[in-house]
Amino acid sequence: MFILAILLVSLRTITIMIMPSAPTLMKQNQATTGHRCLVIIPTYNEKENIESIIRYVFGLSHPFDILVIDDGSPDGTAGIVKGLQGEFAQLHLIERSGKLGLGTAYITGFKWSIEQGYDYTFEMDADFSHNPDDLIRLYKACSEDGADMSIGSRYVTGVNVVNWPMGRVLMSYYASKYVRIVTGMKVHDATAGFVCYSNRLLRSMELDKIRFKGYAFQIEMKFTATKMGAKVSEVPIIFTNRVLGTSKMSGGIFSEAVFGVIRLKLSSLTRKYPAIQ
Ligand SMILES: Nc1nc2c(ncn2[C@@H]2O[C@H](COP(=O)(O)OP(=O)(O)O)[C@@H](O)[C@H]2O)c(=O)[nH]1
Ligand SMILES: [Mg+2]
Repeated sequence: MFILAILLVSLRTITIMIMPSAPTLMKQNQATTGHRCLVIIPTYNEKENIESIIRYVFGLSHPFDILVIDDGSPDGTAGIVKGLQGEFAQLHLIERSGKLGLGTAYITGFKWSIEQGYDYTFEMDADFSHNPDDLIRLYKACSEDGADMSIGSRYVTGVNVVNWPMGRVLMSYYASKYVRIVTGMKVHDATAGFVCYSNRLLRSMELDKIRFKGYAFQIEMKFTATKMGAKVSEVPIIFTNRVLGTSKMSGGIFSEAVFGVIRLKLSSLTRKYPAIQ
């Protein structure tokens, strides 16, 4: 009970401390120029969120392109995206035939981004848990501060999660600690799904060897990058529980992560990782 109370208090205070002010964000936005950036948004039944998140991203001061990867959402998410393509030339859509998992959706998106010659590729959820304004901060961590991979991290400075049930906060927080212990990785938020990659890193990764689907996919990407000697930086963000639609998190995805981490560590003992070219 006592530990829970401390966690709750630190959650509130830290959240207030690190929130960047609007003028700071504007300054950051104006300072960024140049590269071709692609934001990949995987979707499964996101009809309540997809249009607003697309409009929000295209309203940012840096010109991000968007690739939605929809897994045949029965709720018609892909149809909404198609309807917006007339308005936004930089909006792209890949439709897959069924719910094939987050990991393979992103791998499909990474390959597409490499083929199209982008400089930076981002992972972002459709449900506004990730504040699209933070795309700029992730981008700057790579383009200006020289990271190969920047992670929007909930756990650099305590716990910056808003409105998640306490059980889920604790599970996610301790899962990240577990991953650090088993893998030896320094990353605080190993399951984070808000990420910027330099395409230089993605091009050097053996993407066909990435095999996990859910949270384990996120861990595997960070672990592989670290093993390749990538410069990984964590940018503190505030993660807010979705307001609209429902979570696709499942028990299967969770157990994949628990056992997957051990498998990852064991296979890394014999695997030779490619260098970043
Ligand atoms: N393409 C695709 N997207 C998915 C799949 N599972 C989840 N997503 C999307 O991945 C993002 C994160 O999923 P979400 O349910 O919010 O997970 P949570 O935040 O961990 O509860 C959302 O944009 C989902 O629509 C999938 O199997 N395929
Ligand atoms: Mg979510």
